[in-house]
Amino acid sequence: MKKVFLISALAVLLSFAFAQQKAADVLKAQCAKAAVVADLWHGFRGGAPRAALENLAVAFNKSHADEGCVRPINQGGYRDLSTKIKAAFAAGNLPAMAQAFENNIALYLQADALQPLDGKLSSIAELNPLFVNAVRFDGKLYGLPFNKSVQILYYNRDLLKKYGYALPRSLNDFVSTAKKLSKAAGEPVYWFRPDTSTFAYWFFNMGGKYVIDGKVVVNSPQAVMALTTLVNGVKDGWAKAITSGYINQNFGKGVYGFSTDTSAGYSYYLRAAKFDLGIATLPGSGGKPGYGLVQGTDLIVFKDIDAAKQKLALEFLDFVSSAKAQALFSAATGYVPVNLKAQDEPALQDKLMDNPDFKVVIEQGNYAVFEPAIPEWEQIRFDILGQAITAAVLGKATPKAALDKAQKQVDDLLAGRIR
Ligand code: FGO
Repeated sequence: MKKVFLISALAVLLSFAFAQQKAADVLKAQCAKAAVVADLWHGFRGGAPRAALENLAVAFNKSHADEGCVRPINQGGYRDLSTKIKAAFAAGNLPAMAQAFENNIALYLQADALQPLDGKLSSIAELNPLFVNAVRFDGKLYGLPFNKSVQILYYNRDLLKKYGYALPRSLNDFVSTAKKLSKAAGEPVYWFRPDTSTFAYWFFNMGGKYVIDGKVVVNSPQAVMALTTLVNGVKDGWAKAITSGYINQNFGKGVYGFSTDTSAGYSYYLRAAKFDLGIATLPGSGGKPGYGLVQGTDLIVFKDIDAAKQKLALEFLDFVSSAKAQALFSAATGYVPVNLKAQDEPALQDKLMDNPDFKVVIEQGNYAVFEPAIPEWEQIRFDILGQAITAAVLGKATPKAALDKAQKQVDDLLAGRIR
């Protein structure tokens, strides 16, 4: 039995790898003979997101063969991507398009590097305004929401069933259920990465705000409370910090109960879980779901590219934001469909029929929050706030001390005293 399973799992993996190798080969062939090649730099290292993007590019190129081709080029992870884009500003070798977080857009706008997109995209009226508003800067549109995720609650259905616990629906419930389950299981069942993303879930749902009276604040009482919850969770034995790799990559290394993680992880979680994996909207308050952090990126078009590439890039943006493309992309990955009409498409209808849980991704999209879209935010979220969160969770500083130090660094950075 085990052997049969292994062989079939291997076959699936191989066919998956083979299919993707094929997509990469097809793209190579398509672009080799194309008159115009518009490069798209992205931060999908692999898995379903990369496969889905490459498949969209293949389909686009087929229908635009007389014009040219779009060539997706992986640049590592998201942070590698923005690092490479900053280097390309200096070197003068920017691609036609790239993925960007909203704060990246703010940064690239300081270099006046982006093409405004107002009036150039035909599907924009069909897109979720929550995402579209996030890519408007001074009233102008500088990005196309493409792969936008939202945090959701992942959970181990078998474990809840085994000990007879219901799905927690409020923050307090979440903590008390995690405590009881951890006690029953003999180890911490709420798994989290000690980073700014996990922190955001607790912070926003405790009423935290990062911008107060125009000032960036990372050490508010709500921030201290959110970090203290995680730190105490570890101390009290109901929360486990995953310090290496994604949570899904750590399955098998203990008893997993819950995590609050990006919906874009869904394909990875499903593939890795050897238990009945459930997803749900986040525990919140007042009978409503909690807010989930929006992550994932937008597509941007750089300014200094020739007219033919520009035209192709804009057509590509239209193509990937269509209801049909978004339905396919969302169903394959767990990203929130940014086109509001995507839900009526067969690809998403079939997905929802196959896996009714998937509606969670769409529903959670109505309870979504963004981090600040300021040019310095990437640096703040990783090198300052992220460091503070890790330090406190690992017991190297108290939450208050870690966040006070982070606040000073934020103040220094924003005042230009440090870089
Ligand atoms: C990731 C990062 C930012 C910013 C948030 C920012 C930069 C966070 C978080 C840091 O597209 P999302 O939702 O999910 C990613 C997707 C494609 O890789 O799949 C997720 N994934 C991948 C492999 C796997 O085994 N499991 C899995 O879940 C992956 O997270 O983006 C969420 C994670 C992080 O990259 O560590 O967005 N993030 N804001 N990154 N550079 N800048 O402002």
